[in-house]
Parts: sequence; structure tokens; C-alpha cells
Amino acid sequence: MIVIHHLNNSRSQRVLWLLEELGVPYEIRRYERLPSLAAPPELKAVHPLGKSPVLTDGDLTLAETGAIVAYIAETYGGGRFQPTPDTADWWRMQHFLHHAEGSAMPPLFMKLVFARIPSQAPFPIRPVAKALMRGVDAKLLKPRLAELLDYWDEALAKTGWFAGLEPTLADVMMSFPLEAAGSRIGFDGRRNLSAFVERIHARPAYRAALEKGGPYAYA
Ligand SMILES: N[C@@H](CCC(=O)N[C@@H](CS)C(=O)NCC(=O)O)C(=O)O
Repeated sequence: MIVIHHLNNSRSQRVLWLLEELGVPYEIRRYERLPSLAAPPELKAVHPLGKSPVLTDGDLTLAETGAIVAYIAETYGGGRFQPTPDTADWWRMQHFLHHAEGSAMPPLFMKLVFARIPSQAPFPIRPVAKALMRGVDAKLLKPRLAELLDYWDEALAKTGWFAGLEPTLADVMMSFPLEAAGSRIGFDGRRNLSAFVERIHARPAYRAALEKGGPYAYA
């Protein structure tokens, strides 16, 4: 039986969504974020990095969402949620599988961390910290994030999905960056992005995953 080590309000939610779409049985082991938002130390007993999600299945312990969704689809998916191997859509799916965590999430994570720095700085230097963060945001993060939003908007323009005519692992992986972007910076009128988020949130499997996963701030 697959076990998903699941942290509340986290990118682990998309693994539950995939499992629901595929109708694969699984068990959830829940972990609650600490007040600092870090994962609790118990997760380190499951995987040395102590991040979520982690999948365990028999002797296998697997971290990294991209590897986890690929494992689930390959082992239990029977070809579902993947385009035909070696086609252009299949490679497009591979691109977004890596893009989601490799290129999309880092600036979104930076946005979250930088936004918190001023309030956590010692009181006397708060104005300086605020000014510094505003500069970093304007010069570095804003343009980089706008470029990413445009790229995703264009990628969704043809079919509404990231890799072909049907939802695939690309959409599962990209769901979290889009949800996080929607809540942290907004889509600024990019209709394909809001339509994508609405479309996935309306899927019965997504709703079922939400019910099982517990608190999730992005849906
Ligand atoms: N690239 C990893 C990122 C894992 C990760 O950072 N997970 C977050 C949840 S959104 C986490 O565990 N955060 C708590 C912490 O860093 O202590 C993946 O996709 O699995």
C-alpha cells in the first residue's frame, strides 16, 4: 500500500490529487507545520531531508514530487495521465515535470521568504530591511515572475492543459506553482491561468483529494 507523508498546506496536495484521479488506494500520514512553517522533525525519520511529500511503498522511500508522480504513473497508472511516450507532448510533459520545481517554484519561494524578512528583522532596522526587500522585489522578482506567468499563459493557450489535449502529470506538477502564484502575486488578467486553476479545482478527484488532505490554503 502506498503511504503519502503529507504536510498540511503544501505541494504534497497534488500527489493526493493524482492518486484520486488514478483511483489508486493509498494511506495518508499527516504532519503539521510548526509555527515557523517548517515541517516537524518526525518527517526526518521518514526521509533525511524531512520535507513533504514523501512516498513509501514497500521497501521504497521516495522524496521529490516529480519523482513521486512519475513513480505512481509508471507503476500504477497503466499509461493514464501521460501522453504516448516519445511524442512531442510526452517531452512537453517531461519539460513541465522538471520546470515546476526547478524553475517555477524558486522565485515563488523567494517571494514568500523576502516578504517576511522585514517583519522578522530587529525593530530598529525594519525600515532598511523593508526598502532593501522592495528593491529586490522590483528589480529581480517582479520581472522574473512576470516572465514565468507569460510563459505559462502561452503554454496553456492552445488546449488549456500543459502537455496535449488531456490532463497529464505536467498539469499535476504545475498545479502548485499556479496556485501559489495566484495567491502570492495574482495573475494580472492572464485568463488562461485563472481558467486552469478553476478547471482543476472543479474536478471531482481534486475535490476528493482536498477532503482527504485536510487544510490547504490554495483551493
Ligand atoms: N522540491 C521538493 C520540495 C519539498 C518541499 O520543500 N516541501 C515543503 C512543503 S511545500 C516542505 O516540506 N516544507 C517544510 C520545510 O521546509 O521544513 C518537492 O517537490 O518535493
